[in-house]
Amino acid sequence: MAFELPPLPYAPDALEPHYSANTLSFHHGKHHQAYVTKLNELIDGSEHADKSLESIITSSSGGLFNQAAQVWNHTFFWNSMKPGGGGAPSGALAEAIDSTFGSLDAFKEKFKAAGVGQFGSGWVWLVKDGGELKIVTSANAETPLTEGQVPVLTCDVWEHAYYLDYQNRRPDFIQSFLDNLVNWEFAAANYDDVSSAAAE
Ligand code: MN3
Repeated sequence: MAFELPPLPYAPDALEPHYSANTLSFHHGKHHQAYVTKLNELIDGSEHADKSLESIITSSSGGLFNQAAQVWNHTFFWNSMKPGGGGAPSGALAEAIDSTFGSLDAFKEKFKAAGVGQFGSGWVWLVKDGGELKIVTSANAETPLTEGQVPVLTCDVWEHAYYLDYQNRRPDFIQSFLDNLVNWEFAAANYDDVSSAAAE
């Protein structure tokens, strides 16, 4: 069964001025779409044709893994942002961030430094690894899904994610992501899912 490009969870201009409609239309309509198209070409008629996206990601390598993981990573990234985002998390996630990193500001500094320090293309993530919150980075299409970690939040640090709006200023993009775009409700829902699963 062919995969489809998931629609954006907001209008293409809804993240302006922090993330332009121009960037979003290329990033979602061209880059994300291309990963979906290539994934479908690769699985057509293969043993992977009827698998879920997550199943393909955890059972493939090479080109197929790259396309499948990039489809998943981008959908997760769109949901990691929202119009009027930023601010502070609440509830259990807020407590975990404070206890793990010391404060929200300290978390933001570490997340930003990790994203800036990712050489070349990749992603910076907040994940739950066992009982622990961690900031991790991944290169190219790599994803915490294959590491047994549960993604809570991500920021795409491929150049295509920010170049039209921020040119080479990756630190400014990540800062704006944290201050103006991050969807803490989405992150908290991911964190709470994991917490309840771990408690079962
Ligand atoms: Mn991207």
